[in-house]
Amino acid sequence: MPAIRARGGCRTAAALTATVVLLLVGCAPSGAPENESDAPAQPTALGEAPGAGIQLFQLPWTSIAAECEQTLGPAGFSWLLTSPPNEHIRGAEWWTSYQPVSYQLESRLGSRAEFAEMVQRCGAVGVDVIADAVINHMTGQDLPGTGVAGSAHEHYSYPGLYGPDDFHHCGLTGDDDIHDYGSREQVQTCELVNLADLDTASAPVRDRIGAYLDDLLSLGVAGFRIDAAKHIAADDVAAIVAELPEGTRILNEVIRGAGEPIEPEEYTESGQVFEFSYARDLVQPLRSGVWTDPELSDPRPLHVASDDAVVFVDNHDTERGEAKVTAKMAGLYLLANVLLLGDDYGTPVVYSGYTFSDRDAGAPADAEGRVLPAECPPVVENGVVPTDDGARTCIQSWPAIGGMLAFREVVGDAPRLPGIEEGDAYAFEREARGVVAVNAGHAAETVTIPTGLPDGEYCDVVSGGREARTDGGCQGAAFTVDGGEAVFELDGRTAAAIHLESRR
Ligand code: AAO
Repeated sequence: MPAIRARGGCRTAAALTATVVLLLVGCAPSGAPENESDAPAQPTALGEAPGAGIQLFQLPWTSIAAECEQTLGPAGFSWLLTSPPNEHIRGAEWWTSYQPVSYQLESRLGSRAEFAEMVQRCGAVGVDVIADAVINHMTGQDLPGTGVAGSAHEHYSYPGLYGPDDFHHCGLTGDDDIHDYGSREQVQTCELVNLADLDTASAPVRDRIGAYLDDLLSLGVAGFRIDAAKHIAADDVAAIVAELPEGTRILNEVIRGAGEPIEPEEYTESGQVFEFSYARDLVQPLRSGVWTDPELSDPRPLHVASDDAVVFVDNHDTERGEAKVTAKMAGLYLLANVLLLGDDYGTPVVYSGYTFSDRDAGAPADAEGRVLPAECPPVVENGVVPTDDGARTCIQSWPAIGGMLAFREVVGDAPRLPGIEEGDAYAFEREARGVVAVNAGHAAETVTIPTGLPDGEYCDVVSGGREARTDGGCQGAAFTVDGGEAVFELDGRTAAAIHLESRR
């Protein structure tokens, strides 16, 4: 548990950022009456923060339903992202889910009835379901086979659904695969890792995709992650989305690639996009201990506008690839998630998967290949992740996650102010509503931040969770804001957050 306490008095601002904070929050400069900062600051935030989501990677529908009732609803998540729900190729690897065979809702994660029940039960506790929609392609199999629900398939033949004319045959590369992400034509008409690429400009193909999405909507899903959206022309995505009911949520997966011609900005017409720049920027200081504020403009450079962005620490691809901070580094991962949820940019999505040592390994399954149900305990100590292969990471059960979701509800859309760096530690304020502090180093560090929060004693929501404040005191750490200034004394690799309503 981090040791945190506050010292009285505003410190002299040595850095420009500190000066700006002092001016913005009205911390009394030297010589000004001390009691000015005793008056509660008037919170400026009126709007709500975008509701946070969670990606439950390869978790069966029955388990998700239970997870909604036990943890996700009470913690304050407003939506979740499933793995693809439709029939796919057979096999033990997780990525079989990304090779559709038919649009029947039968998969290794559960049946149609189980999916429908999950949507209802999650909805009943205020958690919307977003389904991962694999609509860019079908399988990458060169040999005929049958899917998990028994449907026959060949590379370009899916009886009753698609035939050879429904696919692109790009003719631009020797094997019709994408070799150059610098070529828009290759990326959008050739095959991504040999996956038969649907011709999404064709009316019959669009109709079949639309029917699949409508079927999911009829079961109550709130929207879709569009898998591999970069590989579908933005106009085609827009045309498919235009046929869906107004208000259907769309989250486009368009990885921002340096120097690539296809940019996430093209896809904001049809919905939000996952902003990969955010994840890359977020973890740099955690690894280096060198903190600078992100550009606090909207849009941030190399980012889509905040309203268009879905932001994350990692996802199922990046934890197996480019992500530098994942659940394998549990301490830093906690800090990364606190920063993600404490920020004023984008719609955050927390990631919950399972431990693996083999990149391809699927979640534990029964003899028929069905993924085994898995339950997370309601509470797991912050930063603790199991190390045995196949065990669920369960970070949604960390008190810090529920605590930071409560923080978001209280700070609403209050802007993030320039932060203060002190050694490996860093803190920033959500104007007059809350403060977040992290220490990325191994040694204890103290960071002092002037704050517009009223003086008083506060309960830390990272160690204390959503219900950090108890009748008699605090569940976790507590500290005092005094003279308009808080001092966070943080142990190595710990974080803290306080907000207006965690005041005792
Ligand atoms: C499997 C086998 C293959 C086999 C295939 C067919 O692994 O060997 O050929 O079956 O039988 C998942 C798995 C794949 C699996 C596939 C199908 O990851 O291993 O293939 O299911 O079962 C691109 C796409 C992006 C895609 C990503 C994986 O643009 O959409 O590749 N993600 C989604 C899913 C993913 C899924 C699929 C799509 C397919 O999330 O789980 O695949 O449905 C650059 C480009 C990116 C590109 C990456 C690929 O990224 O910009 O667009 O993503 O390269 O390597 C830096 C750079 C950035 C670069 C990044 C790479 O950050 O700045 O530009 O590094 O990490």
